[in-house]
Amino acid sequence: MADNTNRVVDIHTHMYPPVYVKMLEGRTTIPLVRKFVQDPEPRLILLASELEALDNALKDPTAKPPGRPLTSHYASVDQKLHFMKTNRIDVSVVSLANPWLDFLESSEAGGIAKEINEGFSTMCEEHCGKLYFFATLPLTAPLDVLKQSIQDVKNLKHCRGVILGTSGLGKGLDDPNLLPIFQELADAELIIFLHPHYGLPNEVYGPRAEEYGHVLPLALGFPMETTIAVARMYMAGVFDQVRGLRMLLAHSGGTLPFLAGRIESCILHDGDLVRNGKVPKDRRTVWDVLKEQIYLDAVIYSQVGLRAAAETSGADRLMYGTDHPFFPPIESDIQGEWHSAIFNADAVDSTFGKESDVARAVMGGNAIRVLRLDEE
Ligand code: 5CU
Repeated sequence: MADNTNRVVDIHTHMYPPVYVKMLEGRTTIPLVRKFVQDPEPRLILLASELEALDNALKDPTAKPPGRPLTSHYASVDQKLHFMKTNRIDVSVVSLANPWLDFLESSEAGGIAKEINEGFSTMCEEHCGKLYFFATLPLTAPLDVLKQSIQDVKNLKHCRGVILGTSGLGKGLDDPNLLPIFQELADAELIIFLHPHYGLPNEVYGPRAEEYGHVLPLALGFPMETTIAVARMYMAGVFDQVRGLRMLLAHSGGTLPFLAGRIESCILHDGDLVRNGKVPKDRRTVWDVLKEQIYLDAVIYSQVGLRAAAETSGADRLMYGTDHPFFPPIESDIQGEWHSAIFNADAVDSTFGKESDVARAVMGGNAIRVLRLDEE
């Protein structure tokens, strides 16, 4: 068996396989891939916050096109492997990036999910031991198709969980209709990698939002979306009803490590909840759930963030990630080292001590243990 002590595992790393890119190229509303007269390179436009700029760029050929260049890093497995090599990553657990299959018609979602999951499975088989994946669920499909897809991915050798957005079946993750799905995922021992996409309503960024690029939606909207989704699940009792449910939260749990205490205080001081018996003395607190059912990625880029994450869920539940192919270097070669990846790895070292046992665990050991990456 390989010596796992120094292996670096990236658990937050995305791809849009060619079949998905083709789908986006055929679309006229976001998410889409489009070429503009003002820039011949295709651009990937994903976020609601990019809508106004999209409209402007289509009307006015001098306006700056929105989105991000669709580089080869998004769809090519060779490029993923090259990125891993140049950024000192031994193993990647790849997932489809947002917004997954959320926009598909009910009748097509099941077939496309199957194609994408089987494509990832073949890719991992071809790079056995180096690549694993989180599968994608056809959430807009009929319930029986959705359930069948869980059974299908459970049997794929390199699948270690599923990536999930916050919309669920359309009503969020506290929707009681999702409980059987969560139970099936728990029974199949498939961890949920919870990842944001929708952020916050555009209005909160104010009338000058366009001047601020993607900073506010990505740095604040994404983490708040995750925070709200998990807080809703907690309030609805989902974690108690599905005790086997395990979730890995993107971006170190949004703001949950910082806000868990405040959530607790608000629960304890909510007269209606307390008087209606909804705050029993023996309940599991938010802190308990975060320690028992939640794992956090280490994609937070700071010592303060990593310390908060480690104190909240435990350093043994924290796992390194890069968010590749997002956040490419702006002024250096995208075939070289990526500042976003190295900066995050350096943050782990400086927080926990370079080459310490804890740093090694965060960089790879925890992922190998939790996601069973040493099992054939
Ligand atoms: O740059 C972006 O828009 C994104 C995104 O959409 N998803 C993600 O995971 N990271 C960055």
